[in-house]
Amino acid sequence: MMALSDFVAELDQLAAQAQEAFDAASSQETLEAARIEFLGAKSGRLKAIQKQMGKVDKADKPAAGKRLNEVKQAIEETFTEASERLASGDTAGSSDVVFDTSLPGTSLAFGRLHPISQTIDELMDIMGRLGFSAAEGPEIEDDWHNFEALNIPREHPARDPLDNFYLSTAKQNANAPDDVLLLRSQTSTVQIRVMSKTPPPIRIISLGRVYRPDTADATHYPMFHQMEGLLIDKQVTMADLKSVLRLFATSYLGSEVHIRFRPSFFPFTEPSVEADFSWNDNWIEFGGAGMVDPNVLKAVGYDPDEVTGFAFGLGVERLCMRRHGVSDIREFYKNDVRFLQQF
Ligand code: FA5
Repeated sequence: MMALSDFVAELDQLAAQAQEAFDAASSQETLEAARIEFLGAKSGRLKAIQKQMGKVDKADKPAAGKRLNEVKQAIEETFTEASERLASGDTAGSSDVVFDTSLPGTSLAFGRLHPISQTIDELMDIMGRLGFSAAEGPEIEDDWHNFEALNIPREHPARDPLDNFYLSTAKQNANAPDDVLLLRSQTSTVQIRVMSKTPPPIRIISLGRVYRPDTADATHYPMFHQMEGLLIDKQVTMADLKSVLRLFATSYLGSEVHIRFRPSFFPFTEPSVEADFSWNDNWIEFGGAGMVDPNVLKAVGYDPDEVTGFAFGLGVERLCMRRHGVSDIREFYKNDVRFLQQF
């Protein structure tokens, strides 16, 4: 026995398949082959279904027969349409892409750069205009570039495994610090890489990712970006540092922004400062800075009596947040398109 619903479902499926095959035909030959497959008098697929009508309950037979005729007629009509289409010279077939100019227009949303990438481009542009060229360094660093050459000796707390992502922790206290690898915790590593290779004068910025095991909150993320600046020449002073940072701050955040330095400490600068920018009467810390420590200049083979320099490292996310009024750094890394589309 066959239920009427199963019989009808088979018919409907056949009709859909026939339509697809006829529409896709791109020549009279392929259309004829499809016709024989579906409508062939002896062994066509419609005929095969028709033969199953004997299994349908007697009471359902009139309904089944009616449906069979309807489907047969529909398939024949689709065939005639396809045949006419081919006769008129349209051999495209629906399997090829047909552009229907009468359809209403829809707009495609283009992809865009992530706000942090946009910020990096803009910061590079501003600093480029101030004469700084871009330099890059690896995100996986060794002991020498992340610590030793930056005047951070072996027992210094800045090396604490709780403050760094070591890639070879087993070795980090071993007697071979050369083997230590870690995700760089600051872009100051690039200062060392550039100075080791290039004689003074130097005027570079480096923008890239840094990693710290900080708990994520509104202003901290374990991966973030810094913009490192380094200028080495004869007779560079703190006044030059302040001028460059002021020019940068007003270019990026607007002419009403002021800048102030607070005394601070970094092993690789002396004196060291925290750089704050004012914003609607609020002072906000954007990064650290200072005059490059003579020990760092010596470590890269420079003569501290001949050259001096300044360096700074600013948080890129914090700058972008301030500029666009973003109150939580975590928004940048949620990958929520509704947030990202606003930039
Ligand atoms: C440094 O990293 C120094 N290398 C800066 C420096 C460079 C000083 C050159 C002297 C000379 P600090 O740890 O303060 O400094 O980080 C600099 C900035 O990075 C902070 O002011 C803040 O804006 C940003 N920052 C620090 N930690 C995070 C974090 N977890 N998430 C987002 N931004 C952070």
